[in-house]
Amino acid sequence: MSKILKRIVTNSDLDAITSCVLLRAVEPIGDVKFIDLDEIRKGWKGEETDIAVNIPYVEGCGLWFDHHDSNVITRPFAGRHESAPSAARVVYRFYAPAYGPILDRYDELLRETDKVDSAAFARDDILDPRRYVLISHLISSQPVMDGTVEDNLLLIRLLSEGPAEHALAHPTFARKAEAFLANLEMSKAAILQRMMREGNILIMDQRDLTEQERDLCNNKFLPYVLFDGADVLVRVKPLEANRTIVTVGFNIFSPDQRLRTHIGNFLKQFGGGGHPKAGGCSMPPPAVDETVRKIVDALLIRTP
Ligand SMILES: [Mn+2]
Repeated sequence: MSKILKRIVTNSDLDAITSCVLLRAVEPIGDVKFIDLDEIRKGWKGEETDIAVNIPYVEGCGLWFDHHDSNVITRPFAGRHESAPSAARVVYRFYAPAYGPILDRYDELLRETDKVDSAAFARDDILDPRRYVLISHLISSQPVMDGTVEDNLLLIRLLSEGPAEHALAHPTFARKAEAFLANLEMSKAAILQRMMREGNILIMDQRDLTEQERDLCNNKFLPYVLFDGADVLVRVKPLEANRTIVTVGFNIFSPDQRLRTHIGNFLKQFGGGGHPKAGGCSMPPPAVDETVRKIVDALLIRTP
């Protein structure tokens, strides 16, 4: 009897890789296609043997697994979509009734993927990422463009075989980890040097930075663990000659009651928007200083 091989269609992050590990354990998987959101938006069509994971529903695919609220569809489909910390968790729940014992050996990988994909980090995960958190940083989001599709396939194999240490011991990932951690140390130094602070507000003004400094200062969570007691991070990023972006984010480690206002709604007065805890707006360069002043005044908590 010949088995018809299935193809996984997914994006490229730890959630996608872990979903592949689980699916490979329970389905006859041949190929993996790493797809760009843009390609899906342009109407890319799947086939009956395709399993789409961690991406919006793909027309024509045989199975679909996802956990993003924004991707909910009302028409019937095979597979599963539900609220979950990761798409891999959705895959697990779908197959566990029939394949529980086979999938349970990936319990740690799955729990760590939940943590990474829902950004449920501890401070040490930010300051000194190790094991699965470290691995999550070594996956390119653009593997086709970066020529790292083979690395992704290798990582799927390594994480199928053993724990994080097994993958990190492979020369390909040992090298990537070393480079990432060296860069992280440079990021810490650059952020400590360039950050401005007013009470509980951090301001990262990237207008006068070199491109290399900007990259180093772009780290999403480091500022919150490097600056004790900071609740809010305001970033000023030049976009084009006549447009500057100002983003505002609430510290993932701060207690909610330290948030003075709904950030997305507050930013509407500047033509921006966003979520309760994060948002952004853009403006011509001359308007930046006054806007940042208003943002700081609205979110500042003066400590006695
Ligand atoms: Mn995901």
